Amino acid sequence: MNGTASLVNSWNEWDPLREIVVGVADNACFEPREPGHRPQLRGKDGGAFPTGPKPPEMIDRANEQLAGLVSLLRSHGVTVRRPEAPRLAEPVRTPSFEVPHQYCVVCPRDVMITVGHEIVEAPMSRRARYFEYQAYRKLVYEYWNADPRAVWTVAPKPSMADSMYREGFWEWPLEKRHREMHASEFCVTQDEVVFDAADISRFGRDLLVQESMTTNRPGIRWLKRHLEPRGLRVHPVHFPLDFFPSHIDCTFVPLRPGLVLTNPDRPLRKGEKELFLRNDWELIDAPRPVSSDDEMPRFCQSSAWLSMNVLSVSPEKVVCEEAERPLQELLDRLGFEVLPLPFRDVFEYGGSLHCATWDVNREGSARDYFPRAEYRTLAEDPAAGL
Ligand code: ABU
Repeated sequence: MNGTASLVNSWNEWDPLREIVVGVADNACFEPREPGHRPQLRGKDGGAFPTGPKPPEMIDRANEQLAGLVSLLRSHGVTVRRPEAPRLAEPVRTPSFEVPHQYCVVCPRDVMITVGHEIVEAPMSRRARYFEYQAYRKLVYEYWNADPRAVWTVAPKPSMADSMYREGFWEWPLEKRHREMHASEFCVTQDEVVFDAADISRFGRDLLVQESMTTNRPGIRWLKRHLEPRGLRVHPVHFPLDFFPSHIDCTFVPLRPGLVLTNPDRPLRKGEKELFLRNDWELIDAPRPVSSDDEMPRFCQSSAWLSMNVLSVSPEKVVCEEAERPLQELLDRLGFEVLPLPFRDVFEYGGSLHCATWDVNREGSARDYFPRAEYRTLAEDPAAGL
């Protein structure tokens, strides 16, 4: 690192990528059933969702595809770092909850986010992921020690006690579910600060934060109070037709200045598009994924819209799952160089190419891509879209 460059520097989702962390599948377990999550087998056969460690051959298959991503990124000049997976198969007990085992460390995107020169560890929303940050601490210390400008923030950990969750959420009848979803009420209550980092999308000085099953209003308020004094603008966003929203990166995916890939099944709440229209951004619907939800891998808990979970290597170059030909063709027509990569064996670990990564360094600085934004801080407007 020279005297002026920062090792921790990433302001958006598309600037030229220099350094990134890619998750590992070692020691992964099936995600346990808990108040914030009800894993279910895919397909028509049904059956109980397994518990405990994943079979080694399954882990090997995912690791092989993760290694493919590492090689591809390195071949494009990107420095890639990996976390070390701790033991995950033992029960976890805190003063407020117990869980039979942890999940995995494949998706750093859900836990870790770089906002400019700052690394933020998210509080998280699920018990089996409470301690996931620990897998990244060695790397965080290395970045923090090597870069005197780097700021490291750990958001407040919620209790994840029974009281943090809405009893009965998973059994709500459809009518109640629709009513509550439009009020953005999901499985976590509004009593504690809760957010996953993957509900945030970075656009330079502006950040979008999705209110979801994994991010509540106190979580967004915490982000506003933390980031607004640093000159950043935090915009809560909602996708009311997504009845089980979790993580924004299969819903609203910026690809370069002025262009966002949108999910045709999950339109923005009325009024929230204005920010983009007023600033001449183009919102382009992604084509339908090649698989239906039923055709997704048996243990995968994400939607088929993982198709949109692409990783930008630069504003001109995008890594895309190899089977998603319709999306690749769209990206090609939009002028991108598409790098197709097999990644389907990673899906059951919580996501695809964007989820499985945490960018620490991209070229570029804090730019304003929304000069015509009408923004009021939380201090000026305590409701501020919440
Ligand atoms: N972790 C990303 C999952 C998002 C989705 O299922 O749409």
